[in-house]
Amino acid sequence: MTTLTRRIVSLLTPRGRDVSSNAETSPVWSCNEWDSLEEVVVGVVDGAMVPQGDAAVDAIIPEHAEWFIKKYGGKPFPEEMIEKAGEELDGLAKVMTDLGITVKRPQPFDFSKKYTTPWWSSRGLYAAMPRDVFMVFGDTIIEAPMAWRSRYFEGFAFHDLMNDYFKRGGRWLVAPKSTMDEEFYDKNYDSRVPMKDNKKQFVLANNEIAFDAADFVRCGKDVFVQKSNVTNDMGIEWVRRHVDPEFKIHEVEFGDLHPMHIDTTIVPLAPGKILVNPEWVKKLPPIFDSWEVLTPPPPVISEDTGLYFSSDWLTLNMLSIDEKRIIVEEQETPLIEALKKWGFEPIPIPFRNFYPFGGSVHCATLDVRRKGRLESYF
Ligand code: DAV
Repeated sequence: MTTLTRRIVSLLTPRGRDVSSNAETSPVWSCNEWDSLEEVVVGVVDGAMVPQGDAAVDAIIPEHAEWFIKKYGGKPFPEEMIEKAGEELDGLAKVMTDLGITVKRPQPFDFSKKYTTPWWSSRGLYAAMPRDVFMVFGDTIIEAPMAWRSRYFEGFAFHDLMNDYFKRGGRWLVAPKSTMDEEFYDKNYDSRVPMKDNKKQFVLANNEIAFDAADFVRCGKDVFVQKSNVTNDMGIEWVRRHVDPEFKIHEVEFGDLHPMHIDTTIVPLAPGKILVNPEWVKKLPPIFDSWEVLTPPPPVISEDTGLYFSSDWLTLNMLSIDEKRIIVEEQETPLIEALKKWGFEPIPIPFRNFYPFGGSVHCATLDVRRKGRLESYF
């Protein structure tokens, strides 16, 4: 074989790396949503800012929340909201520490500082939702490019942690940032007309790579992703090219007309068991035919819960400690009862005051280490 053909052959060979050999040794290892949790990052709300309406923010703000953005956009979240949510995050961290799980928190970061790129200026958002920015595929942490201008530098609030994981042998892959200039957003998108010719419309053009990590959900070798107002075709293709063939990326679409993040739509809880949002999921793709589909009761929405950046379904945004134990918001009693009936062991915690920041327990966390191997469940 000549040198030239040998080089071509090696290019054609898949990365030739046995990811699973790092399951025991890497500080980063997580392949699904339910293996026994060993290490987790919990977000913080310190210094959280309300985003200024840009096109991608406006695309998902519920009508009833427009007043909040008008009043506080570009300003800090009210101090009292930060205090109460911060206490709940600390409570979540303590519950997991008490369960023997290693809990890490992001470093302090000034989100109020105005920054200017060659195309626009913005202030930051927060470090409350590590789930949105990072995802773990086996021994690799992937950092998402994001799609909101206010989130352009958000990853840096976690870089002390990421550098430490890297030093200890973890792999860290950062997706290319887009310009987020005017062309990045589709000027013709109208959030009041989310369907055209039977096709779902999204605010992002597809001229640069965009995704949030929370649009992906992992079931071992099979990973599911939805296109959304923060994730476009190029973003999905970028992830696919970097994780294939160890992981197979399946694109799915459900009934949420203003999608952003898949973790209130389909929630895998254990091998062969998936919770689905009954409002948006009428039918799962055939790959789930052998899985048991669990349909939750409606969410508990109290009058004083400000859902400014999300739907009513934060209810489903739970974190599995293992195949049985699930951390869930304590006021969601119908869901808690349903989980018990299905054989799970819910761990209720107060988390209502975090909802107005746009997520619940799943959003607020990033599972960096879980036990287990990379397996196929289909
Ligand atoms: O239901 O609006 C919110 C999830 C945020 N990470 C929803 C999705």
